[in-house]
Parts: sequence; C-alpha cells; structure tokens
Amino acid sequence: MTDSRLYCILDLGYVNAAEAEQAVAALLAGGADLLQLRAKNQSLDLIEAVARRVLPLCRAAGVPFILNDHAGLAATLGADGVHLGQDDGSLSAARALTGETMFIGRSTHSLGQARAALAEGFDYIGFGPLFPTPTKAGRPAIGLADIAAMEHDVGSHIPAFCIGGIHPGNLAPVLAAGARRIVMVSALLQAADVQAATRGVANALQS
Ligand code: TZP
Ligand code: MG
Repeated sequence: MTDSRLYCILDLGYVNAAEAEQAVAALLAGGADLLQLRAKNQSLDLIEAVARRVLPLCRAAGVPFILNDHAGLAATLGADGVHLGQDDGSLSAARALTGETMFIGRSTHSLGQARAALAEGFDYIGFGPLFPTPTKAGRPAIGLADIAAMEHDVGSHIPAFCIGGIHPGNLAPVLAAGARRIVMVSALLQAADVQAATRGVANALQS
C-alpha cells in the first residue's frame, strides 16, 4: 500500500461478473498495484462470489485487495482493505468490523474532507473527482487546483490517490499539478487492450 501508485478498480458497471478474472488478470499484469472490487446495486452474494474469484489473483500478484462499501463482507473474505465513501459511516464503526490490520480508505471531495480523513485516522484517501466522470455521474468535478495542497497536507502522511475522469490523455497535467498516485477506472476497463493501457499508465507513474 505505501508504494502503490496505480489503484485499479474492477467496477461491475463496466465488466460483467463472468469476465471478472480476465479483467483483473489484465490489470495486474499491466502493473496495477492496488485493486478494488466496486459493485453498486449488486447483491452481497454476487459481490462475495466475485471477490472469492479475484482475491487469489491479487494474492498471487502480491497486490492488496480492497472491497468497496462493505466492511463486514471484507472481514468475512479476509480482504486487505475496505473503501468507504463520505456517507459510509465512521472509521471506528468500520474498524469494529474489520479489526486493526485492514486498510480502511475514504473518498474525499475537497481539501477539507481530505484533511478530515487524515485526522480521523484513515489509512489512505481518494481525492476527486478531478474531472467529470460517467463512473460517478453527477458528482461535481473539483479540478486540479487543490492537488498540491492536498499532497502537502495529507499525501505526505498517508497514500492519497487522485481519482475521477483521469485517462492517459490527461494524466500529464494531473501529475504536473502534484499528483503522485492515481485511480483510473473506465479508461482502463474500456481500453481495447486493458493490459497494455494499464502498463502505459503504470510506467508513466513510475517515471
Ligand atoms: N470516486 C470518485 S470519482 C470515481 C469514484 C469511484 C470514479 C472514477 O472512475 P473513472 O472512470 O476513472 O473516472
Ligand atoms: Mg461507498
């Protein structure tokens, strides 16, 4: 987690559950170094079944597996972490379900929320959406202006991943604004060659 630069998400809004392993294998082979399962409006049974299929791939690659939203299921699965939005409750409530060792991350949408997540004790944050994105339709974009301050105030203490509408064509200005770690979802999952697209972004983040 501390070295992770490219956080990839298996979002079942873009990938059929039947193709979950194939997509995760391509993301991992391309250099994803943190992997989340995100499955909005899906049953817990389906989420658990997909998680049980992709978790071994992450373990084999040495990449932490993070479950979105469901702290209890993350604990049941033995996931490496759980990711919580602003409306998904407190860190302490999730911690009561997960135990002490699991990573718990928080979505933040402003510098103030990023600072608050650090103060509360979250292990990492997402920061965005930087740009409008169909993956979180309707959520206002926050732009690039606060990235440097966020990295200074928060990213120097815990991993901070810029997220939202990032694609290979706008990665350079995101990095120039100070981002050190990013999440990329639709641009990778919808690429013609998922592994190659992921490799290109992973390389750009290392250089
Ligand atoms: N949280 C803030 S923006 C976002 C999430 C889950 C979506 C990121 O997806 P994409 O497709 O890379 O914009
Ligand atoms: Mg959530």
